[in-house]
Amino acid sequence: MAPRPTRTGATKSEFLTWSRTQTRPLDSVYGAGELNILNSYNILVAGEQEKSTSATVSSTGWDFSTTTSGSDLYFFEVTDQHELSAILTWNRVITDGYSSPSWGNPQSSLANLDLKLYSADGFVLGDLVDQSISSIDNVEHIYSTYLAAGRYAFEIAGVSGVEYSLAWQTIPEPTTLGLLAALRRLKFDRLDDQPDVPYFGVDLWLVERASGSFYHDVVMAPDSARGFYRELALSLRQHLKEALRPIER
Ligand SMILES: [Ca+2]
Ligand SMILES: [Ca+2]
Repeated sequence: MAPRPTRTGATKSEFLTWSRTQTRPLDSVYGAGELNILNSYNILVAGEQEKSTSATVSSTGWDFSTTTSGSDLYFFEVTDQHELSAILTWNRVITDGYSSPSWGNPQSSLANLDLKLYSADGFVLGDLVDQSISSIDNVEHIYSTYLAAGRYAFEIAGVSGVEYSLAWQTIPEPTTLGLLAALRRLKFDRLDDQPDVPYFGVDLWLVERASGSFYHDVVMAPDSARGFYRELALSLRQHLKEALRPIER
């Protein structure tokens, strides 16, 4: 049975402390994150796409294949800033420890595959951007909330002859898009300071947007905000929660 990397579409934004490292592909508490069926559906319908050193794959898709002794490469492009999630999975192999016709003493072995992400120029690999190189798991995971526009390639490294599944997804950077949509809806660039700001005994926010030479800021008290200001506070908490930290006194 093909290993199924459906977790590629899992989202992490619900878990502020979600983390991975190059040698620990999944979060030790939250795993790959929260399963997002729509993301998984989008990956599935993007279709199976074969590795190639002369053709690109689309920026979302999957493949079931077998590692070779040569290059197992998937070149793709993103046109602007994207979130990226890619998962490589393969099976532990169980074999019969007795000679036929009896069966028993099962032997287990696990190949060590790695997943690497490179920048690319044409079909030539450039710099290593990120990698997932656990030595003990049968999963490797690369996840980034910020992948700049450009050309990239996944490389599957390790031993040859191993059946694997790779799934990958790039989605327009959701934090930026969601926050920008909210700021536009609230007409933030023409919004005055919150009129009834209590200047004593509450937390104040100075919210500033700058773009080129344009610059606008708004002073607000999120806990007593109403109307537009309440929506602004909710949008910032939703889309920019990584930036909000209590100040230690
Ligand atoms: Ca295939
Ligand atoms: Ca590995």
